[in-house]
Amino acid sequence: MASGAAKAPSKIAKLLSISHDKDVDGLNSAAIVRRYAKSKGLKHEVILTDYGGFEKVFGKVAAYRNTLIIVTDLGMDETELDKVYDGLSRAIAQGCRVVWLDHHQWSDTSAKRILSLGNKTVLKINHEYCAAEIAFKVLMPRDEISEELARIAHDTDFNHREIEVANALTDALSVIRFGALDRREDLTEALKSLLTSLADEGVSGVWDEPTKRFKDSLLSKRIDHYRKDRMKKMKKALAGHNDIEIHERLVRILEMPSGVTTTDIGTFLSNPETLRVLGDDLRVADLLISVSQGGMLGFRRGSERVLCNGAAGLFNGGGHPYAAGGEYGMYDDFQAVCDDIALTLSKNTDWIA
Ligand SMILES: [Mn+2]
Repeated sequence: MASGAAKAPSKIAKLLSISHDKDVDGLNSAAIVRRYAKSKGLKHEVILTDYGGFEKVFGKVAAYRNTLIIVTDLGMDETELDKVYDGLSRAIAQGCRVVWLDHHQWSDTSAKRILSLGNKTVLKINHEYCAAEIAFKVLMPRDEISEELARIAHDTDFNHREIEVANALTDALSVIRFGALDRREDLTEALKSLLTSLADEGVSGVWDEPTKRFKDSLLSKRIDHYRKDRMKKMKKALAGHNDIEIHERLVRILEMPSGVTTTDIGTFLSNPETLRVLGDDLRVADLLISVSQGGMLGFRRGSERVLCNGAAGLFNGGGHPYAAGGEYGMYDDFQAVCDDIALTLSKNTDWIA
């Protein structure tokens, strides 16, 4: 990876950071970008967003002048490409520069279009790292706090779950996000104080290692409550599961409870210990499919005998072999959804490893 790719030209005085609001990788990427802005003496602004929010965000971007725009942990879907391109090209015509750092799957069309923006636009996509690691390597390679933020993001993004504070940050993010969504508050505002503390002081700014608690005791309590509630909901969802044997693979489909992430339920269901404790005598399924109320599908796996991206591809989606997302559409009858999914999976072997 080239270093120093994002050196700010002299007339650039401001940095706009756009990152993913949904996970620790997006948050920590934004924290690293904030550290970078500080190190360059650039005024810093941040917008945290999710897929579906691009039109609004890049519409705003069109008004920026002489700003270094750094986008992290967001893939570029072709359906939103025109709006993103329009916003960024107007910004560039007003003296802005664009640096886009990501690790998702990009189509050639999307990548070429973003690179064609001009004014030395930088686009770095590397699937081997999480976005925070790319931000660390490209922007702040000698910064210890950025290195730590990247390491924590990697632990959550690759679902290793080996670092306690990484799990805690994931849950903190969920608590803050779900709370803000419920109250229809702006997510960037809701996440700003966590982001600022992480950027200014690193993990030790928010987390007390000896007690394994957040320094913000209210946040800690909200997380305790959230974890208990989540366990209850996941047990209930498991009770309503549907198991189907397809191409000699055990496929388990269940309805996603609200306020629980696909990763949470995937981790919960791929742990044999959890299933044993519940006493249901269930074995871990090869393929886990969660169906959200809006008809979105989450794919996770309990063995390497299946490819989540292959399965998601059959439902207008994609992702990685170990985790992917797709779309079913609105539904009323869960059993009918299960039958439908089973039929599609049985007609195709793209998801068999
Ligand atoms: Mn990511």
